[in-house]
Amino acid sequence: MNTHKRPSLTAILGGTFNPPHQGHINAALSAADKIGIETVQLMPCKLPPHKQVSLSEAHRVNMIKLSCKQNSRLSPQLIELSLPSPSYTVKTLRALKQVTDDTICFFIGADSLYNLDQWYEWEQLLSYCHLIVMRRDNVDFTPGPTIERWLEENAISNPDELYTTPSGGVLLVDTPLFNVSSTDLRNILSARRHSNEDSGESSQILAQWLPEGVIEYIEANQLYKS
Ligand code: DND
Repeated sequence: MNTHKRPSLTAILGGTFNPPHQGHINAALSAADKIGIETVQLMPCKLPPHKQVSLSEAHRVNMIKLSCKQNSRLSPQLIELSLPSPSYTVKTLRALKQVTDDTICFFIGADSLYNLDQWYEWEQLLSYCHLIVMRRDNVDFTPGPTIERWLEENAISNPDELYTTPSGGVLLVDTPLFNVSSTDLRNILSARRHSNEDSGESSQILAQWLPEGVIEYIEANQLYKS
């Protein structure tokens, strides 16, 4: 009898999620499909190491919970809330490895890949996970020379390798382009409040990109006013 068990893969998309949107969700689910994973955990950071965030952790977490409620393939991963700030991913991955034997596939967008050498102890990341990189633009992945060299050593092309090695690979996945960012959406929300009128176009964009519960939450809590 073959007792060899295929390892379980856990997919995690870390983010500031200010706010979470369908670009995050659709890209992550598309990448998950391509590597044979059903569910994706959305992991809001407590305090991001790389940017100022105007919105409280509590609001960002509530929006993540609402996004997950509306899609059975998503669940919240709240470990960073219990870890010290700022939320360095390498430290989070170490903490996760204390509580799971699963192989971790950490999802990032291509823009995060391009800045990866600025991350805390970035060269240790692959000791704990595989990185799954999602498309952010219409051109080929074009990182700078440091990341390019690192990719030459670590990129994998066959998703099966995610199941045969516990960590160490970087898979560039050809996900569809979802042309939206949290910054765009914050700008639209803020402009809408300033002009005090509800242009049909901005409502349409918000409805297209924000999960329904998230729009309601933003309205109810008067977020992104300034
Ligand atoms: P962001 O602030 O970029 O999150 O943070 C992403 C993750 O990187 C978080 O877990 C951070 O803690 C971690 N990080 C960042 C910097 C330094 C360090 C760690 C460190 O350890 O030193 P966003 O909410 O803006 O976006 C979440 C993810 O989704 C990003 O990887 C982004 O590239 C991606 N994304 C999209 N992917 C495809 N299509 C779209 C996307 N919009 C955002 N439209």
